[in-house]
Formats: sequence, C-alpha cells, structure tokens
Amino acid sequence: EAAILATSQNYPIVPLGGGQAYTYGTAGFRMKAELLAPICFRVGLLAFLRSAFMNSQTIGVMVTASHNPAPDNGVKIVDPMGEMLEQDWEKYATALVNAATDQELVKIFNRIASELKINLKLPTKVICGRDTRPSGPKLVAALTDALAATNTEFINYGWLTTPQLHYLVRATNTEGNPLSYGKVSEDGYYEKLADAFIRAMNGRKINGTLTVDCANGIGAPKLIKFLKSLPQDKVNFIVKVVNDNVVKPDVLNLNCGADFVKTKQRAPLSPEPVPSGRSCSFDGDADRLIYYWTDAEKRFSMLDGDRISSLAALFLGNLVEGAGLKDELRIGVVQTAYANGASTAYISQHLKLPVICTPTGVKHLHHVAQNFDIGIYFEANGHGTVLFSPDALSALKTTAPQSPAQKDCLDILLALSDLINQTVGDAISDMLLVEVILAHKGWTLSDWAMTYMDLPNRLVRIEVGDKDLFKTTDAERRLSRPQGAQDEIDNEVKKFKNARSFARASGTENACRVYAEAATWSEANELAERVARIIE
Ligand code: 16G
Ligand code: ZN
Repeated sequence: EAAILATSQNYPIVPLGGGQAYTYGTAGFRMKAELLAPICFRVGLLAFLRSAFMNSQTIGVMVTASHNPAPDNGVKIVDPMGEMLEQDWEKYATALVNAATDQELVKIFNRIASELKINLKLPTKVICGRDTRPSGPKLVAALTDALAATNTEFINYGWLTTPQLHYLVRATNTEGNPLSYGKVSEDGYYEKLADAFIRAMNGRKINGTLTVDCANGIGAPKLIKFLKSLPQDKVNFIVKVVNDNVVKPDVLNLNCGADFVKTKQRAPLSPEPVPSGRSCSFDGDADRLIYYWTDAEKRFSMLDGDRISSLAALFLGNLVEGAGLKDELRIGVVQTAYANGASTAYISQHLKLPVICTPTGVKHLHHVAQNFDIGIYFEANGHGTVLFSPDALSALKTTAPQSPAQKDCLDILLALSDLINQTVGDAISDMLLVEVILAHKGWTLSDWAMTYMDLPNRLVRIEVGDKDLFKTTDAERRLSRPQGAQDEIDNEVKKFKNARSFARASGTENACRVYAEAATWSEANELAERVARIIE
C-alpha cells in the first residue's frame, strides 16, 4: 500500500475536463498517448488484483491502439484463457483510473479487494506485449512500476501482435496440463501455426504469390518470422510482405492496412497493385484481415470479414459432414448489425446454418460463439475467429474413420482447430485459414467472391453533441432513444427495396454511425444520407 502510494505520485492522472470520465471501452482505454502513462500504471494495479482474484493465474496486458493513428495508444487486459477482460470487471478498471488523487486510488484499490474478498498475499503474475508505436516503452515502464509496487512477477515480451499476447497468456496458464495451448514462447506460436498449416494443407498446392500489406505495423516483423519458421519443402507459400516500415513511426496505418482498405473500399495507396494479384491487409496490431484484388481495368474488389466468415462456414460445414459428425456438432455463425445482408442470407438460406447477431465488439461475438460446437464469428471489419468447443475436439479425436475420405476430414478439422487462434481474431492465423480453404477448393479470389453478391452499402460517421443520448436495442439494430427516431428511420427504410439501416453510438469515439444497405449503390447512399439527417 505504501509502495503504491509512493509510486503513484509519479503518475498523476490528467482530469478530462467537462465532467467526463475515462472509460474502459470496447477496446480498453484508448486515446492520445501523452495521457496514457498514469492509466497504464492503474491498469497494472488492476492486473495485479485480477491475477490474485483468479488464484494466481497469469493476466495479460497489451499496449496498442490497433488501426488508430500513430500518436494514439491504448491498453487492455487479457484474462487467463486469453479472452478479453470479463465485462463485470470493466467497472473496476474505470473506477481505479478515474480516482482523482493517490489517496483515493489506494482507497478504491482496497475497496475492490475487500468487496471481491481478494487475498492480496497470493503470488501474482502479469505478462505484457506492445505494438510498434514509439510511445509504447514509456507506457510499459508505467505498468512495470505498478507491478513492482505490488510484488507481481512480470514478463515484458516487448513487440508482439495482439493475438500473440493472447496466445502467450493462455499457453502460460495451461502449461504442463492436458489442455496445454502450446509452448510458452513466441517461437512456440510460430511452431504451432506452421505445423497446423502443413497438416491442414494435406498436400494441396497454393497458387501464385500473396501480397500482404502489414499497415507498417507489428504484423510485418512477426509475419516475416513466421515465414522463416515455415519449412518451405513442405508447403510452397510465396508471400510478398509490403508496408513493412516499422522504423518510421508516422507511417503506421497511414493510407494502408485493413481499416483503410475496408473503410475507403480501395487498395492501399502503395504499392501499385499487380493486376488480379491476390492481396490482403492486416491492421496495426495484426488482429484484422481483409482480402482484395484489383483487375486489369483497375476495378477493386474486396473480401471482408463477412466473406471470411461465410467461406469458413462453407468449408467447415462440408468437413463436418464428411467427418460424419453433422448430427453431433452444432455449427453456427455470429455477426454484428454491420454484416452485409447478402452474407446473412447466404449462410442461413444456402448453407442452412444458424446466424446470430450481437452488439459490436469482439467480446460480445466471442461469448455467443462459445455456445456452438464450432462457432464462427467475424466482424465485417475483418476481426474474427472460429472456436472449437471441448466436445467438438473430443469428437474429432475419438471418432474412428470408416474411410480414407472421412479420415482426411477429421485430420483437417483437427489441424484447423490448432491453426485457428482460439483466443481472439488473429490476422496471421486467419490468413493461413483462408489460404488453406482456397487451396483445397482450387479457388481464386474471384471464385470466392462469386459465392454471392454483396448488397451495396454505405457507412457514415456523424459528429453529435452527446452520443450517449443514443441508446439501442435488438443487437444495435434499433434505436430506443431518442424517442421517435426509430420510427423516422423505419419510415425512410420502407421507401427502398431490399433496404436496411441502423444508427448507433460509437464505442470508441464521440460520434454516431449510420449504416445503410439497399438494392443499388445510389439507393444505399440516399438512404444513408436520409437516416444521417434524422440523427444530426
Ligand atoms: C473496437 C472493437 C472492434 C469494433 C470497434 C467498433 C475489439 C477488440 N475491438 O475496435 O471489434 O468493431 O471497436 O468501434 O473489440 P465503434 O464502436 O467506434 O464503431
Ligand atoms: Zn486491431
């Protein structure tokens, strides 16, 4: 306690004028990096409490601002199984961070400990990683000070992708037990992926070169390490890594990366696209993935998170059928309101799989996906993964194949359960999944795109005085506040064919977002603008 008080003096919290408070949002605390050191110090205190509360299990802390501009940064906590911090605890994070003085901080710290009956004498352990932002080391130093003040064992892994940190947290907590998630090292992560990738390929060949835009972020050095660890005699995977400049801080996420490609619906400004070449983009912390190509006439086509989700649903559904487990394993897909209506129709009507819609934010999708034996979840922005339940894993391991074809299906499914990150969306792992599926099907990106036609759509960002006036229900698809607004939206939607539109408050900035889709581009635009006028 004395140690916390003493160290805390070095990290005075900067009050956010106007009666505003810091909040642990969808992506932890995220803002201009200058404000973050005291927040990281306090998040360190919470990580200590969480580790003690979870009976000495290891907790993760990731310092990143993902796809946001280079001057921003952020910090979030990872729970023992590699999942996002349990939602019930977000309020404790918010309470600690908003304590006005050092004394009040200690008071809140003690109050949380006694409220949750946390034994503060237990050994505790925290591991951390950070992206390539230059503000990272200072923020990790603040975290280190908090962990020293609480006598917490601490490993700083330095540069990691967000999903690598999630991997390491789970691997640390399962080390030496039958549910071991893999070796507790960055190399262990590459080994696990490389081995699973080769098994999942099952001798198939990959066509042509894949160009990977790494958003000038952490994905670049990590992807290069992965490729070095891949035995080239076992799989011919030719990758060209571009936008890999992690030395010049201001180019991070600038005119490139998954968020740029998805929101601008265009290829990165550089390099010049190879006509009809296969490309994909990661975001700044390598947990999002978007595929695309540009044809000889310079027409751009994109395959986003909804496309990855429906591709995975198609492939996994066929494998489960081939493995003879169709009646045993429940496959389902989880999306948000942003999912293109054509993808929802394809999955539910054509693939005949259940689709559930949840509010935005990975934590919501992840928890719903866990209710399936094979739960596929992706946000349209390219963040997502596929979760295998313990029942699914044991069925795959214990089913005795009656034919070589059935054995192949079982083997490939098991390989995919190792290849696909079970903790969080992972651009490297998801990219390998897509490459496996395309290789098995012998598909180009345009074959993949032909599975269905996306509905034209438009997303608009609207500055509002107070976004908290906007409240939603029905997984963010309807506004419950302000009163009457939803009726007005319904009224506009009615005037268009195949149309859908919704408005929601952003969870990451003080703005509202309006999404609209309709039968044609001009109608989607028109509808988005009309709904935007209702919100303004
Ligand atoms: C966060 C979420 C992302 C979501 C985005 C929505 C995580 C790890 N990240 O970045 O999944 O799509 O917020 O932002 O959950 P918005 O609320 O500003 O639209
Ligand atoms: Zn990200």
